[in-house]
Amino acid sequence: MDKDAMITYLIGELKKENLELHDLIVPEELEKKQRLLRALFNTRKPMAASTQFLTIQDLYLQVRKGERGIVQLNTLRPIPQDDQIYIWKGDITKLEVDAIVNAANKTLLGCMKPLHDCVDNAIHTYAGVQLRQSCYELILEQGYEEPVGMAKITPAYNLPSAFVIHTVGPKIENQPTQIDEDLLAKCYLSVLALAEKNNIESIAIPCISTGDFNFPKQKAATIAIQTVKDFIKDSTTVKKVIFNVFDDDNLSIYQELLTK
Ligand code: AR6
Repeated sequence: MDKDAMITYLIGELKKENLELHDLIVPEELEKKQRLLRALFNTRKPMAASTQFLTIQDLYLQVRKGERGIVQLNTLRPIPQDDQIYIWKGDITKLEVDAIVNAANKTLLGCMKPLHDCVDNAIHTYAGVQLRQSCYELILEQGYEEPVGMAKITPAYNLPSAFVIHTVGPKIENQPTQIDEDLLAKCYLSVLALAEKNNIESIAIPCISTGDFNFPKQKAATIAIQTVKDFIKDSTTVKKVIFNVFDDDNLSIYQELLTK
């Protein structure tokens, strides 16, 4: 089965399981079809999928992984000042490390806005539908939505990393209060504590809360760096932390704070 056939099959199955998609017109062009498939993955409710669906989805996502490229940790260099700390600009879903961190929302089900440009959307898209199902089961078991500042771990399914650690950052309306700052520090701390508990050595963390949740970037970076540095100096497990930036603003902020 080639990529086009896999996409066509997956779209067909997603249409079948949702009556509202019955009249959806599938474009001919491969690129457009691929975007439609991503949008359908994004909006699919948590539920089990057939073995055949998962087999073909996994094959498709492995093909996509190859096309998009994998970034291995041994190709990155730590900052000169600290051999446990890295700054890397790029898409976290390409990183092959023990764990990547997701900046989630309180449902923990992933971003359901089709093709949205947040890290949650990218992680759920390239992990596969199993990730939403796993998160759903964790929330069912917990019995309430995920509080800000806590963390949960799941497998990473089709991503190059082994695990995803999900945390919900504080959402800022105007300026962050002391409570917001403490909650952001708590996110990093909960993530690192859970990483340690799971024997994770290398972990990539995006700039939690600095996108849709509107936390000022400079302050967020200061909190992130302080919390990570304090934690790893006493940790015998977590050995490498990658500050994963995605835009030039955060890149210069982290470079300034960590290397100058
Ligand atoms: N890889 C690495 N970083 C990324 C990527 C990526 N692929 N995409 C975006 N970023 P955001 P938040 C950066 O909005 O502020 C979601 O809809 C982005 O540039 O992803 O915590 C959730 O479901 C920014 O620096 O997360 C929540 O509703 C950082 O990731 C809400 O957004 C965080 O931006 C959470 O908002």
